[in-house]
Amino acid sequence: MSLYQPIPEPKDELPSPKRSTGLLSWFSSVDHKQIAIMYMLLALFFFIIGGLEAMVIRIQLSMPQSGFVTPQTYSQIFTMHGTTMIFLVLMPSLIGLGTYFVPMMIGANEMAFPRLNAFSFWITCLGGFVLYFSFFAGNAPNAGWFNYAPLSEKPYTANIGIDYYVIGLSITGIGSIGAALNFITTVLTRRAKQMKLNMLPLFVWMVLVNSFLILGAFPLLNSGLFMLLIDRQLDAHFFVPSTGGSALVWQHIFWSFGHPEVYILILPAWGVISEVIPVFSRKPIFGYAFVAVSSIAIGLLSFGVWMHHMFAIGMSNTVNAFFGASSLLIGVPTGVKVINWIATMYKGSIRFTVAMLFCLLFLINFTIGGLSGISFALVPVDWQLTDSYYVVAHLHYVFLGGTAFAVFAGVYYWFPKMTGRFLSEKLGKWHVWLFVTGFNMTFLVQHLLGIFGMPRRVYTYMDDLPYGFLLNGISSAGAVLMFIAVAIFLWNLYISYKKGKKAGPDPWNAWTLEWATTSPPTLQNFKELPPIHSRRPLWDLKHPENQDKRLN
Ligand code: HEM
Ligand SMILES: [Cu+2]
Repeated sequence: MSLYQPIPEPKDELPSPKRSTGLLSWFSSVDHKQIAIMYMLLALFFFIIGGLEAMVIRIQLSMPQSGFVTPQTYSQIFTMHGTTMIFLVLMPSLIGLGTYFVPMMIGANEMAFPRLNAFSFWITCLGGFVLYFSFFAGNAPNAGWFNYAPLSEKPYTANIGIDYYVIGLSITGIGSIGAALNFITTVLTRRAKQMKLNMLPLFVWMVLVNSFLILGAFPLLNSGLFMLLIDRQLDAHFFVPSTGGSALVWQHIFWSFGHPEVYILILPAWGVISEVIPVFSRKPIFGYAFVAVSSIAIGLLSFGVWMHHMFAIGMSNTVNAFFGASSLLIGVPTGVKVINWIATMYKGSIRFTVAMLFCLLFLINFTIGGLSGISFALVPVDWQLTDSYYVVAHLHYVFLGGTAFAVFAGVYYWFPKMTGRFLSEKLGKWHVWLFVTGFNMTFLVQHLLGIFGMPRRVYTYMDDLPYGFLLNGISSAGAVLMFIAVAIFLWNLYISYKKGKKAGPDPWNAWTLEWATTSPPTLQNFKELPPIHSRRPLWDLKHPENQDKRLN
């Protein structure tokens, strides 16, 4: 009797591109792996653009009263930077990792809806290009990634940029909703027969919870965007106070999307961390059930805290207290998760690969970002620090030091599976150390700048800011280090793809199903699956004498 079992779907059901080689095979592809790689390349492309925009911002801010760019240009660059990094870098890179690995980790050949998958990708692409087309149409969006009304309304910003923001973002939003529906259906209907929900790899769990968050949050954003479009194009006045509308309604709609969005950007990152740390600590994750179930709680709570972005608008103390407390509450399960990861490493035999280094540095940066986040949940502290550089420091610790580090970890971990070759660990070490040094130089000092009174979203500052020149100089120098680190990363991707060390099917000795097939996988992913009785099917296969406890 063979240990292996047939895969769940019949092979001929797989939709495959009409041509299997050349550029056309990519454009016409409905294969989840090709689409995933295109998502990752899209994210990489915009990471370069968003990074160049960050450099412009940091050059402008490196000196007080600098005139490197005009205030008008600054507003556009800084708006496009934030919007790009969130919607065109982090979202597609996380959805890309999910599109590649969710089907493989559950032993499936494809996503549930392969054509919807292609649609979601191409429409995300289209949204990105609509946003950037604004530069050619005369004016890029310039009211910040949060696009606050009434600043974004016709009487205050008549230029076309805001309309591109509205249309571009609603299009990418439709792509994200399509991806979320597809993930939910895939996980619920395409799992290998023996894989029960409590055996899902944690990355799959997080993507699943995340997809429900997307279904809750993105329709809110799109509703707000359409209301704004109606205001601007049809002279309605949802958000125009002078004609009876309310600007605060925009803030409510935006942040009731915007706060869950920050969890949408961190949950899959937690998923990546929860896959990589155990493999390189050679120990199963500590507290699987807590890591999985607490994400549901965090996801639900994330819809109940949005007004912590609005403490400064003059709400009653009761409302402030409620939103302060609910924000603090989320910190608890999040903090326990950090303890889960540390406990997983405790007494493990750790391999300090680049992927693992990115995870360790994630833990440190993310904890710093979490702590500054907690300080904002304290209403009086928020009143002092809101709209200062302290916020810019906080959000970059979470987004860049958190999510982006996890994406890097995921890329180093899964590159061998996707391409059949390792990324160079030597170049990778340069990447990780230069990047983390530059990152902390850039953003750690911004906490101080904020406390000393440097405002956020403002194109320059006076030369009487305490230590303004010094601290901004350090911050800009750090940005240069990150720039070099990213250049090394790009070179690493290129050179390793061409002639990196060859990787076998399971080069890291990992346990989840994506490692049970060739690297790179064939179109069908698997010919056959190993038996699945626990969360670590490949461990059980390699250690028949010491198998994990059976869960089915
Ligand atoms: C994935 C990574 C990143 C994300 C998600 C991100 C996100 C954002 C967002 C949302 C803003 C708007 C802040 C606000 O509301 O005040 C912003 C501003 C800014 N970002 Fe980034 N960013 C990323 C990477 C970077 C990098 C690599 C740098 C390098 C220096 C950088 C430097 C800046 C600067 C200087 C500002 C301007 C802040 C201001 O003038 O108020 N960012 N970023
Ligand atoms: Cu929030």
